[in-house]
Amino acid sequence: MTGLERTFVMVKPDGVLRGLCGEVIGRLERKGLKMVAARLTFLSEERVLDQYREHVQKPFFPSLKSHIMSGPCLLMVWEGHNAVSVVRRLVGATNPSEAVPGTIRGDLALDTGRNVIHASDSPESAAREIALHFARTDLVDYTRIDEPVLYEWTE
Ligand code: IDP
Ligand code: MG
Repeated sequence: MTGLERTFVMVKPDGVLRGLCGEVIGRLERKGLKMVAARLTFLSEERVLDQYREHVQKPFFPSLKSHIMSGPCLLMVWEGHNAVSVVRRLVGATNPSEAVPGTIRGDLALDTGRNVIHASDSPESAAREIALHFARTDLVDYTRIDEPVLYEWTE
């Protein structure tokens, strides 16, 4: 299948503590994306530095790091056609007060520092972030039963 991609998605501690994991998973599932890995865990400082390496020097990084380490994160890998850009559009703008209604952040959050969810911003970031959090053997191979009706070219 052309354009088949995998992306890394993380429900941040604010999302987990607010009980929004099911809401996030439900939205991605209903879109037609396939969950291929998931793990609920606390992230180590080393892992947070690696995950957010492009932001380490930014002024907000200390508060970002302390929030991400303050509670459990739901780490996931999702697969589908154009999955990276599709998930970014479902997630919405970084600042939830500017995020469009209908998006996860637009519907569920108010504050940039508590914006519920992370998603990879490019195929390159996705490959790096998936490898950072998951072993190859963590990625589960199966077929969604609705795949034949999700994509035109499977008919
Ligand atoms: P993204 O999550 O939409 O990709 P990034 O710019 O990559 O946004 O920033 C990573 C995370 O850092 C954001 O999701 C948010 O939690 C936090 N963040 C970004 N900019 C700010 C800011 O100006 N103040 C506080 N937190 C910020
Ligand atoms: Mg980002």
